[in-house]
Formats: sequence, structure tokens, C-alpha cells
Amino acid sequence: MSNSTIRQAAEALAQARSVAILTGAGVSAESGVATFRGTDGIWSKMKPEELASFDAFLRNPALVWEWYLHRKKLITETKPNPAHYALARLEELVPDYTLITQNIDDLHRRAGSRNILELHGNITRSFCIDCGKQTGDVALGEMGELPKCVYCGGLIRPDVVWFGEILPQDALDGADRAARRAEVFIVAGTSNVVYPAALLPRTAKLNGATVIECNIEHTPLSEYADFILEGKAGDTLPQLVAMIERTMAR
Ligand code: BV8
Ligand code: ZN
Repeated sequence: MSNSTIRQAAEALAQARSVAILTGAGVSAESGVATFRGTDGIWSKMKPEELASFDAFLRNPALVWEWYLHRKKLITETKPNPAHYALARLEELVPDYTLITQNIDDLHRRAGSRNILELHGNITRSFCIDCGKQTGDVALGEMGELPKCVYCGGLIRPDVVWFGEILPQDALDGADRAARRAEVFIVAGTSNVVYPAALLPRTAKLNGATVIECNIEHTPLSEYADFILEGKAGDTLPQLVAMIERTMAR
């Protein structure tokens, strides 16, 4: 990634009143949270249909819970990385800032980001499939019994959006509005293949935004991006924010 690219991207951001960001699993990769489609991605070992769908859950709730509890344990033991902190710092520099994430690992919130739209839910939350009541932490019983709702005895599921499920309407509407008004739209650490999240950068572009892509490889969005910051988000995002602070200080 050339210095001039990052400097021009920083200039665009320093002048922007309204900025939106879409993050994916790549932003959490340096925290040790496996991505989805990379060589060591979660689903290289399993298929999404096997685990991240409501049918899969009804077919084998214990297996799906085992997978989520395993991921939840890994996520609890990890911590935000410089990419998360850079995005939390950027929020302090920009008047109108929206962080839209596909990630369910809660690391943006733990890094101090505040205006977060979670498109695919959050692994730290669960709810009852019968009465909808939210529940906090859950665990499988000693004998592997499934977590049941204290209010109605219904089965509890992770509060994440599975394939074939609609996204939370308020988060999606908020993300669409943020994309439409953004002067700069940053897409960081996502393969841009999961819809409808992958529509957001295109919506921003169509509405006149400057699009900045941060990734270690090219994606289907790259041809639309105005600036491509090639490299690890844990390196490129802190450099970008430092450059913006220098630009603003001038
Ligand atoms: C819906 C929660 C409909 C669970 C997730 C055919 C064409 C188009 C669409 C579809 C289709 N068939 C089906 C669909 C719809 C489907 C979809 O998009 N499928 C795709 C796979 C083709 N979408 C859905 O089903 C959505 N719902 O459409 O509902 C509907 C409508 C009306 C009524 C009823 C239903 C629901 C989608 C949400 C699924 N849930 N997660 C969980 O996490 O367990 S998706 C899952 O993928 C994660 O949320 C993840 O975040 C997301 C996207 O993946 P990425 O984040 O991009 O991660 P990935 O590994 O792919 O990429 C990582 C990137 O980071 C890479 O580019 C890599 O290069 C880069 N990277 C790696 N390291 C670094 C890095 N970059 C920077 N620094 C690094 N260090
Ligand atoms: Zn219930």
C-alpha cells in the first residue's frame, strides 16, 4: 500500500462530516478469531448449512450449541486488536459516524466503539425460540442438556442471524441510511459475499461516497473502491487514523 494512497484516503476522511464503516471477520482475525472463508476459516472445516441455519439448529441443537459455546469461549479469552481500537478512535474524530459490523464477537464494543449496528447479532446474547425472551449467559448442562427458557421452558438459541434468516430490521435500516448519507464509506476485513450486508458499500458508492477498502486481498468490491489499503487491518487502520489526526492538526 503506497503512502500516497493512505494519505489521500486520510485527506478524504479528514474532510468528511459523515462516515460509515462495514467490518467483517478480517478485522477480528488479528485477535485470533478465525475468519469464515479463509484457508483456516471456520467453514473450511464445516459447511454453513451444517451449523449456521435454523434448520441445522432444530436438527441438532446440541452440535450447534457446542460450536457457539466453543467460539464464545475463544472470544471471551481474546481481546480487541489495534484495528478495533483505531475504529473506536476514529469515532471521536468524525461528527456523524456509524460502525456497521457483520461480526458477532462483541470486540468493537469492548474496544470502545459506541454507535454500532450489529447486522448478524451478537454471540454474547441468546433468546428463547418460543417466547422470545432474551437470556444472558447460557451453558450446556453436565450431561449436555440443552439450555431452556426459565419463563416457558422453550429452547434457547444464540442471538445471531443464520443463513436464510432476515437481519434485524432496525440495524439494517440504520445501516442503509448511514450508507446513503456517508461521504466516506470504509469496508474493512470482509469478503463482501454475504448479502444483504454486501449491498451497503454499493449503496454508499451510488450515493456519491468515497469508498476505502482495507483487506489483505482483493474482493468483489475492490473494483468499486476509490482507495485500496492492502494489508492487515491491525496495521492499515491505525496508520490511517494517525494520518487523519496529523491532517486535522495542520
Ligand atoms: C438473508 C452469523 C433472506 C452467524 C452470518 C446467493 C446469492 C446471494 C445471496 C444469497 C445466495 N444464496 C443465499 C443468499 C443469502 C445469504 C448469503 O448472502 N449467502 C452467501 C454466502 C452467498 N444471506 C443470508 O442468508 C442472510 N439472510 O438473505 O435472508 C431472507 C429474506 C427475506 C425473508 C427471509 C430470509 C443472512 C446472512 C447472515 C448469515 N450469518 N453470521 C455466525 O457468525 O455464526 S454470516 C458470516 O459471514 C459472518 O457474519 C461473517 O461476518 C459474514 C461475512 O463474512 P466475512 O465477515 O466477510 O468473513 P470472511 O471470512 O468471508 O472474509 C474475511 C475477509 O477478511 C477476507 O476478505 C479476508 O481477505 C480478510 N482478512 C483476513 N484477515 C485480515 C483480513 N482483512 C484485513 N486484515 C486481516 N488481518
Ligand atoms: Zn421462553
